[in-house]
Amino acid sequence: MARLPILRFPDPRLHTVAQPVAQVDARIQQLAKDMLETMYAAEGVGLAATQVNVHERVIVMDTSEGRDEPRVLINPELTWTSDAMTDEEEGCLSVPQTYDKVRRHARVKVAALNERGERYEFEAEGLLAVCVQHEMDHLMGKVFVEYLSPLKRERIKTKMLKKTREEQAHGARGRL
Ligand code: K2U
Ligand code: ZN
Repeated sequence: MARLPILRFPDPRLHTVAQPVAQVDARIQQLAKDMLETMYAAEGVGLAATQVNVHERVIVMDTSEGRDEPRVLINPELTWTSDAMTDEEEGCLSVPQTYDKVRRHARVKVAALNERGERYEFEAEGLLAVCVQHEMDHLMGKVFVEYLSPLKRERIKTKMLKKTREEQAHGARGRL
């Protein structure tokens, strides 16, 4: 198992469109395990492969209270979306300490392959519905700040670049 580095907005690699997984093999199974370890360590409820600079259609999630119900979605598809919409506050592991409301479908149906390559489907509402739509946006190269106003997005970009520069400077000082 390994924790993977998470790309930080506005890293351009976050805007890469992920490719379908050709074969659910040992490499993909290890990636899913490493993504789950990375997600739990970062206290997230979801993580897309794009965020760890792997541009294949893999998502992991765990929205359970006990943080003990991991889900692996390979080549996920939304097979149905409700007309009803919700506006929920979202965050993102690639945009730390940043939260804002995003309009999403209130309920969705999802089809995907699991870590054994078996196809399964589920219906989601609430946090799980928001999370799966947020993660599928990542696989399309879209970050949630793109739903916000240009002014908000620019302020967030400036904040993230400053935070990254400070962390790099701190890291450099630590190695002197
Ligand atoms: O993709 C990610 O960056 C992980 C997000 C997924 C997410 C975003 C919005 C709403 C639900 C899930 C992180 O889990 S952000 C941290 C978080 C944790 C609990 C609830 C909401 C957000
Ligand atoms: Zn995110």
